Parts: sequence; C-alpha cells; structure tokens
Amino acid sequence: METPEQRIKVAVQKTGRLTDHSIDLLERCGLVLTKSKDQLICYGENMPIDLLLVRDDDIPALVGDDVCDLGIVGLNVVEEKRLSMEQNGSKGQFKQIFELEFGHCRLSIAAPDEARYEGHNSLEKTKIATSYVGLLTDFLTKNNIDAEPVYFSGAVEIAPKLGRADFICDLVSTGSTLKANGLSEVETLLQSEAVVIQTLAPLSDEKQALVDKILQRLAGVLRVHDSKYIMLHAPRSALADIRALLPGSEAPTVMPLEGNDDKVAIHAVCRENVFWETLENLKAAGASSLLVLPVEKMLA
Ligand code: PRT
Ligand code: ZN
Repeated sequence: METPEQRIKVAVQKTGRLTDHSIDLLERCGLVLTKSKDQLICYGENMPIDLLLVRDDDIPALVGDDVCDLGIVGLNVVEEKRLSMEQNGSKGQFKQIFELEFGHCRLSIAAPDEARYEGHNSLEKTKIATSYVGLLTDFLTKNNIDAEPVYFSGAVEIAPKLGRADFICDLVSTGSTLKANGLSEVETLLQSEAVVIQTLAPLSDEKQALVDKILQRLAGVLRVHDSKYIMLHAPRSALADIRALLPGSEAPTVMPLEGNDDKVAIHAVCRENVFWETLENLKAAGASSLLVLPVEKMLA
C-alpha cells in the first residue's frame, strides 16, 4: 500500500460547471472512485490517484504550490492566476498540458445595447466591471486603452444598470445572460475551455510514471471522442477514391477477400464523425457492406 505522499493528487472543481465532466473524464481513464464522507476527496480505489474537490479559483495555486500534482480547470482561471502571479513578481509553478474539449466559453467585453460602440476608442476613460481584472488589464495595456477595471466578484452583468460601470468583461457561452441584461459583446479577450495543468515541482520516478500514464489515457479518451471504426468492401480499382473519402483517417488496412480478386476489405479508424453523406459518397464510389462502429479506447 502506498503512503499518502506516493499517491497522485488531482485538483478538481467541487461543485460547478466543470465537476461532472472532470470526474467523468477520469472515470473513462479507468479510475474507480469513492467519495469521502465530507465530500472533499474522491479516493481512487484501483489506482493510487485521489481527487481533491475544491473551488476552481484555488486549483492553479494548489498545483503551483505542489499540494496537487495535476489540476483540471478553465483556461480563463489559469490565465487570470498566471497574470496576477506575474504582476506580483512570482512565476506560475505549473505548466499547461492539454485542452479537454469541455467547458467552452469566452471572456468578452459587452456594452449596453443602447451604447454606440466604435472600437477601442469607445472604451477610453470608461469603467469596466469584471471578475477578471488581470486579463482585462492585460488587454487594456496591450491595446493602449486608458480605462478602469472595477472588480465585481459576481453578477457582473448588472453593473451598468447600477451605474457602477459603462461596460462589463465576463464569461459568455450561449450569450443568453448578456441578452437578458440588454448587453452585446463587442470584444473577445480569450477563448477558453477546461485544461489539465501539472506542477513544475519534480516528481519521484514512480509518481512521474503514474502522471504519464494518466495523461496518456486522457489523451486516448479525447482522441476517441469523435472517432469511428469503419469497415467496407470496395473494388480494388476504387481504392484511391475511397481512401480520399474516408474522413480523418491515416493508413487504412486493406485486406484481400477470399475468392474475389477484384474486391478488397478496407478497415480504417476515422478521427472524425462519419455522417450519412460520407457513407452515401463511399457507396457512390463503389463501396458496399459498409459498417461504422464506435471506438471505445485508443492508445497511440
Ligand atoms: O464555486 P466555484 O468558484 O468553484 O465555481 P464558479 O462559480 O467560479 O465557476 P462555474 O462553475 O460557474 O464555472 C466554472 C468554469 O466553467 C469557468 O471558470 C469557465 O471556465 C467555465 N464556463 C463555461 C463558464 C461558463 N461556460 C459560463 N457561461 N463559467 C461561467 N459562465 C457564466 C458567466 O460568468 C455568466 O454569468 O455563465 C453566464 C453566461 O452564460 P451564458 O450561457 O448565458 O452566456
Ligand atoms: Zn470560481
């Protein structure tokens, strides 16, 4: 049995938009989890990996301070933390590994519908309400705009109605919150999604091997996301046309068909979804006996 120091700790959002996706992703990597009574830790039963359930804003610091080895958090939070650390003269002790394809949103400046927005000039000498002072300040500085960020910890969208700011700078996904508050996006500062971050602190060989294993499995889970396994028969003469039609596939396997020299069987992993139109195009190019199967796991 490993000591607590030998176990990998992953910081994950406790309750929020990223929680279910993060836990589901780790479970799809083969991790079997049980929650502690106080709901603060999920223990890995079959691997020495535990999840610390925390507020998303705390995740970069937990990974940076080496309390956790890995973290799953929005890029918006990572970048905000990185900038505030830089502004305080310290460097982020974590590195970003890869994007996880969920939690998509963007950090945007929005203006009241009645305001006339004519580019960066319209922001001069204004107040902009935001929870992302670091990212907003960075945008203003890079664009030589003299405007004042006003910190709001939540409900940023009501700041203009309260007379506390002229614009807001907040996360947007569907845009319905902005619309309901009579606001429209005018600038996008950052496109964001959930990412994995890793501590820069050196790990023991055993821990590094385990981190590598879990990262490789995460990459595998992401790779199969839209992948399909396609099988079909085709005339040998149509091979080139058929290969060109297979979406996102690298090297298909081509096999002879017993008792039929003119036809071959083709199997391929397509890294994109296979739509009906693709199947119809393949059939028109001479393919027959087409079969599309979901891919459950993939290891490069
Ligand atoms: O308690 P804790 O601090 O952990 O949670 P939180 O309230 O800070 O975060 P949470 O759960 O709301 O969001 C976690 C992460 O999800 C964010 O850091 C983003 O990376 C990501 N995400 C994706 C979003 C959104 N979409 C989003 N739409 N985070 C917030 N919003 C909010 C936005 O602030 C605005 O109030 O949703 C509203 C806008 O949504 P639309 O769909 O109306 O445009
Ligand atoms: Zn938060």
